[in-house]
Amino acid sequence: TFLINVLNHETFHQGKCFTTFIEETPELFELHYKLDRTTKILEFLANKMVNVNPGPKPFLEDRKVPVVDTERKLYGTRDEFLRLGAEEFTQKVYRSQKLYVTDTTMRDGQQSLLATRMRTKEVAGAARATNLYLKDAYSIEAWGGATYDTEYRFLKESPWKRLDILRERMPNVMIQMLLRASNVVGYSTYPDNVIKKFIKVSSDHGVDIYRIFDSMNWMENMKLPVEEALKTGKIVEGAICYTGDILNPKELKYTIDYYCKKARQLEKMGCHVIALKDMSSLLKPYAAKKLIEALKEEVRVPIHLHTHDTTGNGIATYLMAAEAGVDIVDCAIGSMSSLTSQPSMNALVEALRGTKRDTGIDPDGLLVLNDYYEHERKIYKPFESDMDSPNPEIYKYEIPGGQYSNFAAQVKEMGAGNDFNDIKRLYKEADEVLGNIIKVTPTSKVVGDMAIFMLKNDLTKDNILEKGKDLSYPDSIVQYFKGALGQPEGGFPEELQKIVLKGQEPITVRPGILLPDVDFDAIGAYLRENYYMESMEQPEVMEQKVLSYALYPKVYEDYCEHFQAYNDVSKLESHVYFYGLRPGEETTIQIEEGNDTLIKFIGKSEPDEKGYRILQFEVNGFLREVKILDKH
Ligand code: 3PY
Ligand code: ZN
Repeated sequence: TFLINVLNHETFHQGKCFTTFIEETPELFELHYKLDRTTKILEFLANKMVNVNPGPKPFLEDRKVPVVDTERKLYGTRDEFLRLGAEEFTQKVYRSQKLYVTDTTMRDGQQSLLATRMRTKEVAGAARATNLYLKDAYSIEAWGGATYDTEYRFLKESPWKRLDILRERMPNVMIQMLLRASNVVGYSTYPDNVIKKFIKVSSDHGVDIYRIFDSMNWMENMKLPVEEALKTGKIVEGAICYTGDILNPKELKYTIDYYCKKARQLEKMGCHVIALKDMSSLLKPYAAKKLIEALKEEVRVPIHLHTHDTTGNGIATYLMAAEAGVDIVDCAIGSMSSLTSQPSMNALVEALRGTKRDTGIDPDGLLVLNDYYEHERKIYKPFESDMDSPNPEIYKYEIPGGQYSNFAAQVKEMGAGNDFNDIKRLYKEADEVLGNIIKVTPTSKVVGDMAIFMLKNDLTKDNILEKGKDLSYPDSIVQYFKGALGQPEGGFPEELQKIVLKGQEPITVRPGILLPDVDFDAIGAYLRENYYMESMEQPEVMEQKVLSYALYPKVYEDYCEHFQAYNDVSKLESHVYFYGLRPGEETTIQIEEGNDTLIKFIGKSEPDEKGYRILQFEVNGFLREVKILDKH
């Protein structure tokens, strides 16, 4: 088509085609650029349909985005926050009778249920309706946690772009993010200047609430991120991870006093809200009542409760917590709730309707969101775990929901002779030998890695000191014992620490102190040289790219390479992105801003003698062919 445009060009017809022709005719260059981008998208689709997902595509429809009147003036919780400021706003929540709710669907809901695979298309589709129907909710948890990494790694899209889109479409509700303290949105400790820059830039792009947790509830690791988040003027939630069972008389470490002490320390640090983070669904209803009552006595800021419904006790836990005066709870929209996700918001809103803790949320609005997500969830079926009823083993093994399904897959991969029941039992033993620690990202991975290591090496909690003496341990376990993640409550088990470290000295200071600052200018220069894009000329885009590289160098470079090869695949509808097109199926994509391109898949040839197939598409009615190696 490029050539045809040249041939049809007036200058060419006049016989004046000389070497400077293209330079003097920039519109052809533009056309070439556009064609090039279309080719890249077609090549992405061809590869997806031949090499990634060659099977028959399930029948899936385009999104049915709820229609919302965007002209309508709204006054939501964010407007109230912008009027009052963080301190006064959260104190208003503290004094309020109604139970505030947070919608986690866009972050923890999809992270726990769909392996964090939900694309920006889907969350953006829900955004305007969320802004309207949840305008009186406390917040929308929509960013951070595992979403940052997975957007680049698996979805090949930018989390920063997602944040900008959500901010634009949800002006009246607060966007909340989950920050893993000094692990930011990653799995290890980052230098202080990375933490500071990340908080500043994410705040500039619209995060209103920071929920900050440390995987060992180690206050030393919390200070810097809490201070930095406070500087932004946004709302800061200091989170305490819950583990064990306060009702168990044998529980000596994670007691009510333990949680109260942590809450006091976080309040003193200046946190506007204390979050109680029950990531493994261990907080039983009557334990919740007792603990919330104690925390309400202890601090004068709102308590925000987070649980998962993995055990099936989620709503009961929230109702008991509501009775005890909890201020805010985390829920997911009905069709994205329960099991490893949060309890259903639709269920909770109805349960409290007409009571003194009424949430004030319109149940009909929730139904609109419920229908939207129900429809979209179908696309993500392959990413769901096979847990289809509440899990009765959680209390026994304390394995967080997300990790549970990963384990099942890992054990399967390890082949015959390995039993899932062994690994569950060993998870418990691994936790014991590591010192009975909190299991949340990234410490849950340390315990998981230890369990697998014990299985492979035939170790138990009784023989590890003897039989495991001369073994070399996986890096995550070495790093843990070195103190690279921080200090666990009650210290490290010293004998095993010596065995694992083999003469290396552990640290006891905050690990971030020992890390040199990252050189952002050097990263910027490197990215410019290797992955130049026009958008790098905008300083606010450049700082995002530099941060992404600083956090995840390999994942981010892979993303850049994917972008160079296939262009912006986030523009494809999700069912097309994941499964390609059926013969005869059409899809519309905005390769150019404001300009629809219609792509229709015609069919594919059999592989030639070298294994290449030809795929035929129609692009805006013109035939295009893509040749691709069938790797099967
Ligand atoms: C995360 O860190 O992503 C979590 O959701 C921890 O519970
Ligand atoms: Zn969670």
